[in-house]
Amino acid sequence: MSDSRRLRIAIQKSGRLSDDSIALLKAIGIKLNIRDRLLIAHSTNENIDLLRVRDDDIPGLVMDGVVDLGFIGENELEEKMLERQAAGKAADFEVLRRLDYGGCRLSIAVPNEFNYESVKSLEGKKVATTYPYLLERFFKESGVNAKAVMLTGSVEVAPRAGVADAICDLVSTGATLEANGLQEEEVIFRSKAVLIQRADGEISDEKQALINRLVPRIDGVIQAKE
Ligand code: PRT
Ligand code: ZN
Repeated sequence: MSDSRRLRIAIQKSGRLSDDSIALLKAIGIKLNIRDRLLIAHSTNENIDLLRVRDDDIPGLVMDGVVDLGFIGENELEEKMLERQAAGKAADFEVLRRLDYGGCRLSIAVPNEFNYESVKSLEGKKVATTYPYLLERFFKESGVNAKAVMLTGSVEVAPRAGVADAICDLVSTGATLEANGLQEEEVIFRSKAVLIQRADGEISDEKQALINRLVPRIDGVIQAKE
């Protein structure tokens, strides 16, 4: 078993948030010994262990109290929160800080030849996405009867493949949409990376003191970059 006195932080193992999250931890003075293949990395100067996992798992690990902190995109966090609420599971967490990386938007895009006028143009349509709960919430709020079709990858090719009429996917530069003949029409969620903490009241005073020492350093690093 791992040492329960050590603060556990979940970060994405390999992906768009990994490098920035590790750089931030290093910038606030945490020395890390990361070996590529390993799930766990230990800090050599603080009572901290990193759990390196897929980003999809991070909200649940925090909400279930398996880890104390997590670095995660708000898009993934909000989606998993809605999914857990729908399943009647606890979905508590606290956002400690909104960070200065991982910026993107979740948008609905349609093929260039689609005659899009407003949200109502989606009535009766199928929209492929990896974020069905965020998309269904948008449909509900917009009063549109449309269907979210879940795809975990290659969302941008769904219309061409005849799987859906439109897509709802993350966008940063817009190059992927353009390369696939898609036009961005509705931004349904704006996201950045955030640092979250478990909110089940189970954190020891020692760990909380460590967190309280780390968070102002994060503010310092972000401010220094502005
Ligand atoms: O393996 P694992 O499950 O951990 O990784 P993943 O493949 O699910 O996630 P990853 O690493 O792609 O993204 C992690 C997080 O980075 C996302 O949840 C967002 O919070 C954030 N992020 C920021 C992005 C983007 N920008 C982004 N552009 N995530 C994905 N994209 C993809 C998008 O899905 C599309 O395929 O990039 C493409 C669009 O980019 P542009 O620049 O062409 O518009
Ligand atoms: Zn993922």
